[in-house]
Amino acid sequence: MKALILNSGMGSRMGVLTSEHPKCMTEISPRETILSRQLNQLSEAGVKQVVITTGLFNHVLEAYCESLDLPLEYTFVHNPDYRVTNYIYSIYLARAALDDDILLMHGDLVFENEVLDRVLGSDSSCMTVSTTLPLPEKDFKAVIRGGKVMKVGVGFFENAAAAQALYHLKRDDWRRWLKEIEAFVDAGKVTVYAEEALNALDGEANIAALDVRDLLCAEIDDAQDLAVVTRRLKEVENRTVYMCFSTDLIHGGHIEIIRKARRLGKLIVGVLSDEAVASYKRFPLVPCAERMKLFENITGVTRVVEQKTLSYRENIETYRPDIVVHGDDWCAGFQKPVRDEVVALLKDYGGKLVEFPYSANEEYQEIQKRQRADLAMPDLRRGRLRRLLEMKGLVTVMEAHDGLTGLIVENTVVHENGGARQFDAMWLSSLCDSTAKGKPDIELVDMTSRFRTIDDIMEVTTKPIIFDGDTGGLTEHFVYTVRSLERMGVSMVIIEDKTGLKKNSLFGTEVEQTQASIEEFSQKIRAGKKAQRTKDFMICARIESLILEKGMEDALARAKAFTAAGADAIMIHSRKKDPAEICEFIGRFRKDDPATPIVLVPTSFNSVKEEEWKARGANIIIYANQLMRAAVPAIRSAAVSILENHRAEECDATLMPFKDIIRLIPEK
Ligand code: SPV
Ligand code: MG
Repeated sequence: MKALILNSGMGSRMGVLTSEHPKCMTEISPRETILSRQLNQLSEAGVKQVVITTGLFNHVLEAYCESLDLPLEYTFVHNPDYRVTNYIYSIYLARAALDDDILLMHGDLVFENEVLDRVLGSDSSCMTVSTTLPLPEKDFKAVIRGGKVMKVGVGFFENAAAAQALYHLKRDDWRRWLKEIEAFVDAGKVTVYAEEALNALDGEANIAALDVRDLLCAEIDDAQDLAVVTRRLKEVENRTVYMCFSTDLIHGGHIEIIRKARRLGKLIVGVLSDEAVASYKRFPLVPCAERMKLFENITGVTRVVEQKTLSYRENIETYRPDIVVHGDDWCAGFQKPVRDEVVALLKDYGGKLVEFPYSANEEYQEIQKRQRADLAMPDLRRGRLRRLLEMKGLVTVMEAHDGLTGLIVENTVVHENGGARQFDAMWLSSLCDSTAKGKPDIELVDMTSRFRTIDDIMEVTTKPIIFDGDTGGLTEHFVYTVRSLERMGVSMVIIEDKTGLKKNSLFGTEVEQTQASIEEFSQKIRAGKKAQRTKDFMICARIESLILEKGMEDALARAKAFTAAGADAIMIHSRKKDPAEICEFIGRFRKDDPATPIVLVPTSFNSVKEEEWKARGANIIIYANQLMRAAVPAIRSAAVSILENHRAEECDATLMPFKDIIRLIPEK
C-alpha cells in the first residue's frame, strides 16, 4: 500500500495563508498543519511509503516533510506545469511510482482517524462519501448506484452524495483508472479532474461508496473552511473514549487495541477491581493498584480509573465518555447484559459504542495459560486466601475430595445479570476424604494419605485450599503437619478442640466425644503458630462447645482464649437446623472482636443466604460435603438399575454421555 497525496495545486483561494508555502502546510491547530496531520495519521496507521506530487514551493514542502522526522519513505514528484495543468497531470507524472494498492487523497483534506481506519480497512476499493451532509454546491459529489460510485464531479445532483477525494484503490481497480488517466493526458486533456477519467470507466473501477456520515472528513479551500475545520478538529480531539481492562498482564494485543482506541479521542482506561476480576475469571496475580500503574505508563492513555464492578454504569455516569470501546466478543454470551446496559446508558446522551473484532490470538492465549499455571504454585496459592478475605469480606468454599471434584470446584461458574459467581476456595473435608476411601471419619485415614489427596487436587486446580485438620493430633505431631501443609501451598488448617478418639461433629452427643481443655488446645495453637514459616498460612480454631452442648458462654470464652493464643480465625459449629445459636455467637463475638475471621459450616443450618451471613459478620462459608452427598445417590441408583435390569440400557439416560466423559478432562 502506498499513499498518494496531491499537492501541486496553487491554493490561491487561501489568500495570504499560502503566500510562502503550499496550502497543505496551513496550520490547523497550534501543533499541526494539514500535511503533518495526514502524515502522522498515515504513519500511525502503518503506511510506510508516501508519494507526494508538488508544484509551487516544492522545495519548501520537501524540506518540511523531512523535518517531521516520521518513519515514512517519500517519493516527491514535481509537476513543473502546475500553473496550467490539473492534478490529472501530476498523477500521470507520478505513475511509475504507483504500482501498488493506493490510498489517494487531496493535500487539503482533513479527516479524523476513524475515517482513515475505515478507508484502509475496506475490503474493496472505496471512496468516502457522506449521506448526512447536504449536497455541496461547488464541491465533489458522487453518483451512487447499488453502493457503487459511478461518477464523481461537481455537476452531479441526481442520486448523489457529498464526496471527498479520499480513496482506497485496490491495485487492479487503480490500474484501470490510471490507464484511463494516461489516455486522457495523451489526448491532451490535462486541465480536467482525474475523476473525469474515472467517469469514463462508468463504474468499472469498482469503487464502493464508504459512507462516513458525520465523521470529520473535509477539504480546506478558503479561510472560512479553515475556521470550520479547526473548530471541528478541536471537538474531535476533545472526545473522550472509555475502555475497561481486567488483565494483569499487558501483551501486544492490548497495546494494539489501546492504539486503536486512542485514535478515537482522549483515552480513559478503567481497570477492573480485584473483586470483580476474581468473580468473573480468576484471582488477579497483580493487584488493582499495580495494574492501574501499568496502564498509566502506556502511551496514549490519558487517565486511569478503577471500575469497581463488571457493570460500566458508575464510570459511564461519572465520565460520560463520547465513545466506549470493547471487543465484539461481548455481543453474545454472559457479558451481553453488561453490553446491553452500556448501549442503553450511551443512548441516553448520544454516546457511541465502537466494537473492534475480537481475535483469539494463540500466542496470547498461551501466555494466559502459563499465567494461570503460576496461580497453582505453592507460594502464590497459599497467600491468596488472606487476600480474598481482605478483598471480599466473605469467601465461599466448596468441598473437594479428589482431582475430579477439585476440577468441578475450580471451573464451575454461574452467570447472572452480566456478572459471574464461582467458589473462592476448596475444603478438604476429613469426612469426605475418609468416605471416599470407604473409611469412617475418625482420624483413621493417616496424614500421608490425606496429603496425597491434597496433591491430586492441587495438580489440577489453582484455588486456595482449607484443610480439615481434625483435632490436629498430638501437639508434637501438629507442628510437623503445619510445616508440611504450608510447604504444599495450603492456606489454612482448621483444628477442632476435641481430644481422644474424634468422631464427626454431626453425631453431636449421640457418641462419646471429649472436648480439649482451653489450656491444652491453646497450647496446640501456640505451637502451630510458632512452627509456621510464612506470614500467609492461617490456623483456625474450631469450637465444639455448641455441638457438645457446653453452652454459649463456654463457646465465647474459648473463642477469646484461642484468638489470644494466636488463632487466625475462629470456626463455630452447630448441628441445629435453626441458625439462632450461630447468629447469637457471631453477634456476641463481634462485639469484642471486629476483625478475627469467623468460619461457618452451614450443613444443618442451611437456610441462611451468604449475603446475610456476611451482613452478620461471618467471613468464610464452607459447603463441607454437598458434592459427595450429591454423588452417592446417583452412583448407587446406577448400580441398582443395572442389577435390576440385567443390562445398562435403562440407566443410560441418567448418565453423562460417554463422548462427554472422555473429553471431560482436557489434555494439558
Ligand atoms: C468435615 O467436613 O469433615 C467437617 C465438617 O469436619 S463436619 O462434617 O460438619 O464436622
Ligand atoms: Mg472433619
